[in-house]
Amino acid sequence: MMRTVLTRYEGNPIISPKDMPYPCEHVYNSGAARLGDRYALLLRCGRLHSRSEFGVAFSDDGYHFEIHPEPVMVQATEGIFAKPENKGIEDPRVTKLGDDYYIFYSCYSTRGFQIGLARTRDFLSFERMGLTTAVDYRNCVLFPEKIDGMYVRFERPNWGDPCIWISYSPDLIHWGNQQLIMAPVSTNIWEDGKIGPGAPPIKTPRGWLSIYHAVTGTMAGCIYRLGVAVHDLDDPRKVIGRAKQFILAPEAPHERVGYVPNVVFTCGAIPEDDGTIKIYYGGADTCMNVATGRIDDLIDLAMEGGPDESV
Ligand code: BMA
Repeated sequence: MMRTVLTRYEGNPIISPKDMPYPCEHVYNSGAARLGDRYALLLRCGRLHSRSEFGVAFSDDGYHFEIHPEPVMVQATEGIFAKPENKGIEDPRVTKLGDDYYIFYSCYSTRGFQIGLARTRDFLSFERMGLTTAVDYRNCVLFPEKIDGMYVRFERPNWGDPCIWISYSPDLIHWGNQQLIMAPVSTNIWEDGKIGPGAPPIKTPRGWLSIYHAVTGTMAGCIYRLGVAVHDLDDPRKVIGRAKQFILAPEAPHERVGYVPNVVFTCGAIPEDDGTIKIYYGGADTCMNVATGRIDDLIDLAMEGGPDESV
């Protein structure tokens, strides 16, 4: 039986193009972080040339956001990032490590997608650190701590089987020992097409909580939904629980109708001290939304699905 583990915020969408202080066609797939007592959303803003840039919005409660008047990170025009970003920058994923916030984002170019790494402390100025993949990679999420002395990430190549892989790095720039760890499940139709990492993994006493996205094709185009899995704390290659059902599907009008219809897509979630989680997600590639749930409910659902056997 389908179980509901997430509740949509009744004020969704929390940010729409009409709320933006500069002209935007869409604002969606934003990274999320706690910045002291505040919340920060690193916004993917589609400007009127339809290329994406990043804006930022801050909030005291995680629901009502004040949008900074100018974009904070735009496509590079010089240096090694210029050509890889000639069609914009997309889908930022934020992870705090020490005092720094690291951002894996898609550098989009006429040659495909590479994953760039940038760093910030205040979400107003950003330092680009390196290009961390060749083409063609789409989603990378960084773990918030090292494991066995190495940085760890989930990644999804944009070629071959659209699966979730893991890789390791001594310095955040050079990544290796790539291994495939999770694949689509053909009998779960909601995730039979593609899967990819969504929000950066969240550490819990029961394992690494991973909210990922999953795609299936229909006669009327693709549907993007969210799924949940739990990875072993010491060895996140082991998927110790994977829910058989999705946790969020396009349902609200602004999730079903927009720039790309029938999409819910996350780049960031924030765990709270009271055991709840806020999952920020784009709706129909047009607006930003938030849903909440209990971390234990998400983990229970994943554990009931049993260890993953897709690989
Ligand atoms: C994916 C990415 C996301 C987007 C989704 C649905 O491939 O491009 O940014 O939300 O497609 O269009």
